[in-house]
Amino acid sequence: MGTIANEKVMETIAAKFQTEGEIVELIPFGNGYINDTFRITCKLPEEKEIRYILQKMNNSIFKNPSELMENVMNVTSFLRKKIIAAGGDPNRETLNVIPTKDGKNYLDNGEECWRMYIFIEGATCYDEVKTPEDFYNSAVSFGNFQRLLSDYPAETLHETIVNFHNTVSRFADFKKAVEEDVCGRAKEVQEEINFILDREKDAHIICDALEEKRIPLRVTHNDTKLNNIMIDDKTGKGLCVIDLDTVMPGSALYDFGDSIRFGASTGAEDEVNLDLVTLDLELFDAYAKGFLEGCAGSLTEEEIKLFPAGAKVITFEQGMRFLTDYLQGDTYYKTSRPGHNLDRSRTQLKLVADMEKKWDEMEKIVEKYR
Ligand code: ADP
Ligand code: GN1
Ligand code: MG
Repeated sequence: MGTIANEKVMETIAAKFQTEGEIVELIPFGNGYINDTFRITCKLPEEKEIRYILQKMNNSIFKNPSELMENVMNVTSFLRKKIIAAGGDPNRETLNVIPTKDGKNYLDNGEECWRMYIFIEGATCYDEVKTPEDFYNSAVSFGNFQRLLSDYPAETLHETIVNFHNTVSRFADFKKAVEEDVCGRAKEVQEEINFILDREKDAHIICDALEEKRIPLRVTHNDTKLNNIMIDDKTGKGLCVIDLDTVMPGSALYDFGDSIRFGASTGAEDEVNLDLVTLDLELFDAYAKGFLEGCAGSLTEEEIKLFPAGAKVITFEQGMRFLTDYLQGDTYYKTSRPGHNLDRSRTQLKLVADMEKKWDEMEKIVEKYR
């Protein structure tokens, strides 16, 4: 077995699932901020191997693992049927849950909840965009994902995190965190706080459009950052959309915006040199083009017109979320250094400022595709 701290415990957990073969390696895997992810390798006869993903679900964030897994099971079996009908490979193009030995879709050992997926071979999650083409390909896949779920019965989905992209309620949470200031950190970040407070009206743009039914409620992924899509190593095309914990009714603008704030930035999400963080218009263009192609005519004129607003609002929201977590003592996102959430928040706010400067160009790009 590979070396990890609580190897014996992990082995016991993995043994509760319907894996094939003998476990020979178990290592921490991926760069997600929410769940604890491991890759398991099992030995099969004739020197063959099979791999799995084992994940400890974050149950302080996702309070109802049973409902969450019901969503995952229903969405993946829905996608599976469509992938098969289109002649695709359902074991690589969607997540596949491996049940426990007693036939459940996740393991609840009283303290923690764990789930297992088939490991998608021959594909990689990128943490940064290397070429506009990669980003375009990810956009086609996220658009495609949205289109495939366009006839999914939205009312049957559980809301795994209530008000997840309700930017107005995120703004209220942020203001409360500033007022409470439980860690005494607000005084060091007054500039960032004021930047956010000055933009309260932006928090309303998507919420109001949804409420006034100017744009439709759809089944959306809600966490479309680049490392939530697996890119096929051979073809370079988007293969499988993963991290389905937040698939819920939402707006297409959430999915568009979240991809832009992460992938169309010239810097990493936690870059400390803000001079390196700007909106790359070429990448914005590539994503808008790919996303629209993937959605294949299913978006309304109004949604497309609001693409720049979607990008800005979700970036603004993410800046608030990171700063809220910083003010509350870094309890939500995984961090790996002091001030990590503050650094992340600053990149988002820098991007918002840059989008404001580049607003006309963003609108012109979108205009080309309407
Ligand atoms: P988090 O919610 O913490 O972001 P994810 O579900 O996105 O968790 O998983 C974290 C990482 O694990 C992904 O970015 C990806 O690299 C890897 N991963 C997750 N599921 C699979 C899978 N089925 N096959 C291969 N890698 C996976
Ligand atoms: C989290 O799970 P992960 O790392 O893909 C977060 C997203 C944020 C993102 C910021 C459930 O995504 O909403 O946009 O971090 N997921 C949840 O990088 O809060
Ligand atoms: Mg993820």
